[in-house]
Amino acid sequence: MPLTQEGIKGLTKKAWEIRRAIIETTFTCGGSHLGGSLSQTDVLVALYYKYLRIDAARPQWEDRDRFILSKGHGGIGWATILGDKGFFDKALLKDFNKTGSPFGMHLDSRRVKGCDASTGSLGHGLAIAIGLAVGARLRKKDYRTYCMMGDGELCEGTVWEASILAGHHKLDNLTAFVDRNSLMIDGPTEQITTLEPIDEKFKAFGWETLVIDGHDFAAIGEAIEKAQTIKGKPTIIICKTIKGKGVDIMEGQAQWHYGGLNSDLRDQALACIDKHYREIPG
Ligand SMILES: Cc1ncc(C[n+]2csc(CCOP(=O)(O)OP(=O)(O)O)c2C)c(N)n1
Repeated sequence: MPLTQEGIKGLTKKAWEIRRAIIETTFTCGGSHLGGSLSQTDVLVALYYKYLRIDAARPQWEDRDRFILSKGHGGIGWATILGDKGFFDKALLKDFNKTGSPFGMHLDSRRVKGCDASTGSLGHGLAIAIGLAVGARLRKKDYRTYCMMGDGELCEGTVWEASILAGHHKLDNLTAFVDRNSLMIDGPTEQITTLEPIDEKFKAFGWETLVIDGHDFAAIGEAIEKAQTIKGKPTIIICKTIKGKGVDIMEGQAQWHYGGLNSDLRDQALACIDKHYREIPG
């Protein structure tokens, strides 16, 4: 069912909360991959609060939709959402990435409920997602598999091997996303290794491709729903995003790929987020 104005309002409010929580946890744990955690947030919020068929009380439910965060360094943002959904007590996040905590910077599927695959070494999530999608087909299950990759991650050759396989198997139960924030760890993607035209490359490997504004809930919802109707091929949704989205002192700056926050910076970042959301009409 398409997102209503009310639905979009609800997701916007949730994204506000999640972005604030990412900042708070980054302050307590000493540092995190802030830029990419903030850029991926709106797509993850749309998936977890509207589209994924999941049940936090049954994390291993066989018929659940699968989600793989292939850009595993965004784990702080993903854990924030999993905790908020009730997969675990979110108070545990106060020890995020500390010794003895179940949470490392990259989530571990053996220790974090709701995490279907341990990621962090870039370039492997899509292949895992393909395995899950093939598994659904073989076992005649109707769950969908979703996978989120970074754009810098597309430099990994394994992404392209996997994408050929997904096209070959016509995996229409698979939806992948690229968090196209145009920055990788050390600068603009196109200066480091040319990636464009990303959509034409996936198209050539047998994918349906959609290019959207990855911060526009209406567009995100429309694309996810369209992908559910595409037959005979997997879909990739290239989400144009802004690294550090919501914190204007970090937006579009490669140096905020990873960073720590002292209390002044935390307060500044929270104030930026509040200002950003208060300025959204409605
Ligand atoms: C195989 C591998 N090589 C290097 C790294 C180190 N690394 C962590 S994040 C990152 C940059 C990824 O860029 P991108 O996918 O664009 O992430 P985003 O901007 O969305 O955070 C790199 C190189 C890694 N995690 N895995």
